[in-house]
Amino acid sequence: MEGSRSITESAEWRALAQHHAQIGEVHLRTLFAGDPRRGETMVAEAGEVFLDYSKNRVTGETLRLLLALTQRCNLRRRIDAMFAGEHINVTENRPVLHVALRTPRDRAIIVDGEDVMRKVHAVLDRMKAFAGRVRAGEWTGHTGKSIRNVVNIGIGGSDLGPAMAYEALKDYSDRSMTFRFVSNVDGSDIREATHDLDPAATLFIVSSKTFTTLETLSNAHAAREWLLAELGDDEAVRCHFVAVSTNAEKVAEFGIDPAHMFEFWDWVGGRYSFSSAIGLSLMVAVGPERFDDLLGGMHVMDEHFRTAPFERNLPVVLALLGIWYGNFFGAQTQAILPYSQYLWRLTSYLQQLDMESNGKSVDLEGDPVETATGPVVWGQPGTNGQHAFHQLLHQGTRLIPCDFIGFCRPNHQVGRHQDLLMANLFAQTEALAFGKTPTEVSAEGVGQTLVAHRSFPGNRPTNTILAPALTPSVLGQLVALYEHKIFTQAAVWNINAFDQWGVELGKVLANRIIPELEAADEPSLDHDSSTNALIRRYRAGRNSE
Ligand code: G6Q
Repeated sequence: MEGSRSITESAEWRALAQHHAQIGEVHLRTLFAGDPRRGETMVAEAGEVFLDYSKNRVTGETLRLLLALTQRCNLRRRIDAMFAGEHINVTENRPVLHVALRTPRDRAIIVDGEDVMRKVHAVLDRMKAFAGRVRAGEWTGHTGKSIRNVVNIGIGGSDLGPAMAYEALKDYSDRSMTFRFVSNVDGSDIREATHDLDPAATLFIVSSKTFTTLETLSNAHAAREWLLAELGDDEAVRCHFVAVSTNAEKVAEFGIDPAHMFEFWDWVGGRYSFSSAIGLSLMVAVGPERFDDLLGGMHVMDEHFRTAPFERNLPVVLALLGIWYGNFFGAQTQAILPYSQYLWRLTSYLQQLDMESNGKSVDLEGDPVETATGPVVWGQPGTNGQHAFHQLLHQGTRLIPCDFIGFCRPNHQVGRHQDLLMANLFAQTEALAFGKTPTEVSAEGVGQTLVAHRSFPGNRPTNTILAPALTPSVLGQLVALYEHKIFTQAAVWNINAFDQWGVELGKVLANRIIPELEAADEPSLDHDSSTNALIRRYRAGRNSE
């Protein structure tokens, strides 16, 4: 792919560096004073998502210079290549087509000569029929009891999406059913997820693209043992296990009926997969119609990303602002702060999406990158974070750009809570931007020794993302917004957002260590002295009681 191999040597990049030298320290107070309409003009909208980016350390000129990067890296052409099913995941020689998963039935997307939309909708139809039967109590277990508990077993991309979305949309879920998500190979995860469930009414959805993942298969085997300990008969697996995978052979090997497998394809990356059959547990929880609404919301954002001019394109604007701070101010991290308890797992989800996609240090050609790539993504829901880490956001020495996410209408009628919640969101962005000067602090009668402690420098950048309410469609819009933000940043940096070779080494080394931990006799070890000593200490500690 043509691109921005030498983006940092480009005239566009140099112009930004020069511009940063000129305006980098200009205070948001000055920028707002100089343009009283800034808060009304530095906004953009897509679907139901409204973005206020006025509290960023940018001028109109900054945005013009940042937008020039999209030309430089051929962003338009790269977007078209993704939507057309070109093999843009070059290191795995695959298309990247999660956008097809939420494309309406009547459109065709031809990949390597085949219309993938027929396959996508055939699986969606099967998922809907299945979810409908489970929700209606028509899917019965081995003893004839209706299934009332659903446990998704998966990890990473096969867990975080449905787990996050289930929490986000709990208010829309069938409250008479129980949903659990097991991921960790720490046995306490499966134990806690199952200890109070009735096996006869429990269904396991084993979600694994490869169906070879250590954690998922270990947990699936543990689940089978738990089930059979109660129900006795191997035949029980048939109606208590279904699979979501690309690997029919391995699914059959585990003992799950291939007729109970929901398929997806290698052109769906793990962390981009929750709009595929990986969302099956979520569909059972919220019902097929709401799952369709979620897909509809994603499609709205996909179309916005594909067609909106870049200066009004939400994913592009967010991406460029991230590049401005990460590459020109040296910001290392990005905080995501949803003011919604339902979104308590959103940051973990986005952490994987962003850090596994853009945590790369070589470009598409395999050459070392010459500038920082993806940020450390972190955060927690407000207002909890305010009583914990916001101190550092306000008065610490680091620059941390923050995305605040809020909703106009709550899903509840509890007291004054919604206005209190949103007042805090608005107050945080105001305080971070404008701070409080020593003069203002002194004017309040604060003693001289405390003035420095009680002053706030301000000039800390934030985006505010507002939507009418946390509906399935809005959740879909938000997820797709961040997916495409990450895509845009990868395009500018000329890196592959869709592979994850960095997770392999640890897996290989763990497979070497497993027999050393399990060996009955003291194994001979030839790791480094630290790893050798730790393994010996662990073995000794485990065996002493
Ligand atoms: C995501 C990653 C990773 C993957 C898990 C689970 O992009 O590739 O998080 O989703 O390792 O893999 P399986 O679905 O194959 O079990």
